Amino acid sequence: MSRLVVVSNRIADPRKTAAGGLAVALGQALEASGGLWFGWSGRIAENGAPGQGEVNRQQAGAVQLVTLDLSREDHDSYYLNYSSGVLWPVLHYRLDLADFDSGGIAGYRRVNQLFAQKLKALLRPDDIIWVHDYHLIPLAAELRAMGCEQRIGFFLHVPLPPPLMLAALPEHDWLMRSLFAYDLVGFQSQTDVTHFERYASDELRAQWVGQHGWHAFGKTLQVRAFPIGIDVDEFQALGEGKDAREMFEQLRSDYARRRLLVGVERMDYSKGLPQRLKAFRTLLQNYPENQGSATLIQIASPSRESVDAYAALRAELESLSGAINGEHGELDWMPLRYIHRNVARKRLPGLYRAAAVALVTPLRDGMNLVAKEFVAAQDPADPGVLVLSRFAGAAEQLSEALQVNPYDTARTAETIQRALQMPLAERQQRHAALLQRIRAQDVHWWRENFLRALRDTQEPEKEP
Ligand code: ADQ
Repeated sequence: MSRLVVVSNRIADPRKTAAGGLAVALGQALEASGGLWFGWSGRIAENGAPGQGEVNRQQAGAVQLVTLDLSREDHDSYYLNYSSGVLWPVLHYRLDLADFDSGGIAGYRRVNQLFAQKLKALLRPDDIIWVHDYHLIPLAAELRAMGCEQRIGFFLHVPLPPPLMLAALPEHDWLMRSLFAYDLVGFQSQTDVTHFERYASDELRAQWVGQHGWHAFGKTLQVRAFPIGIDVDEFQALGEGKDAREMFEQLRSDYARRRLLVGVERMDYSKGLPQRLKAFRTLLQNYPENQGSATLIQIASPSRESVDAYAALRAELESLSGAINGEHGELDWMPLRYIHRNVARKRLPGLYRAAAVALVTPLRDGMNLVAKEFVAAQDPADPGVLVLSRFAGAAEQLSEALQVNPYDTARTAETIQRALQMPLAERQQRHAALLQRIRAQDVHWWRENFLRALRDTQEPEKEP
């Protein structure tokens, strides 16, 4: 069996609970092949020179974790300015928030070159390489330029917008062309695949060759959707743990005579938080029976706070939540518990299970794993209801959720009301269908499908 090499911006020790399902799933595949996981250490070498860095090695069971510290200049241009300040907003359809003048592109290329150079020194000829996410789009092109002929796959965790929106990126041609250095490119949803195909044919003049294949620049690339899942068993086992049970019991007793709604995310403008709070306010206004009862616990953990758009979002949410509690709060009840902190992963299943309704209403999301975790955490005999944005990648799979357009405040409020009033039999039916699907298409299914497709690609072709 070939050794698996995973490359991502950040890496996690797969043996730690806090690492989450993706790290566990990748960890298992890495473990089985004595693999290597390569990425940024999360540390900044304040005195480091741009384009340079030393690798750190650590052994986690059979898996080698190899990380690289980044110089301050590389970190700021590659990670803050370009990945977070340009690519993230454009890929989430937010051209208005992209800072095209930040000059981060040079650092983005430099760090991808640095990754390629350090990684190449560690590679074996029959390794199979799996690169993750938008930070590392040109990595395969850099590796190929250095002579690497291994099979290389790429998975984009975030959405791919339509061609004309991508075309707003000054370097879109270079970036999208560089995908052709991979053997396989995976997206979260069929919508993303369609956007890629339209871009490839209209902008790159690539030819469709059947069987998921696109031919351009002397190379055939396989392109398919691989919707990511969660590790349902791992998450349910977490729900059996002491921390999750205590969380559940505490909330159940605190809210015995009230209805609990929950939202959990990183604080990010893609997640539709202001729109959600407005819909919740409309719920309280339009359906007064919820006054004194419906309580939303909204967790929005700190994320990328040094990027301007995130600081503005934080201020907006603080002001909105103050307004909602001011307008609707009573001496013995506050409608909104807004928490700008992290919740320990081991408590999350208890929080989800105590909720009658989950609000997962991003404006755009590659997939959204919170939606799947919420379903996994429910008691099948008395399950909560998932209200899901049609703009999350997860909406393609989770058709039994109550789907909403988060920009439509009144209808979203109406759908939340429907969720709060849904009869038990309908809740059970919808939950059973959702649970079956997230179980069938879990994170192991996702990983195996991707790696099988990557192994099944043609032998890497030599550059003409
Ligand atoms: P994210 O944007 O981070 O991921 P998501 O998939 O919802 O979004 O969450 C990832 C994980 O973080 C989940 O396991 C969730 O429980 C956890 N998490 C989120 N907020 C938390 C909080 N406040 N406290 C504790 N845990 C929290 C990106 C893409 C998604 C895609 C994933 C995986 O943006 O669209 O689903 O990658 O591909």
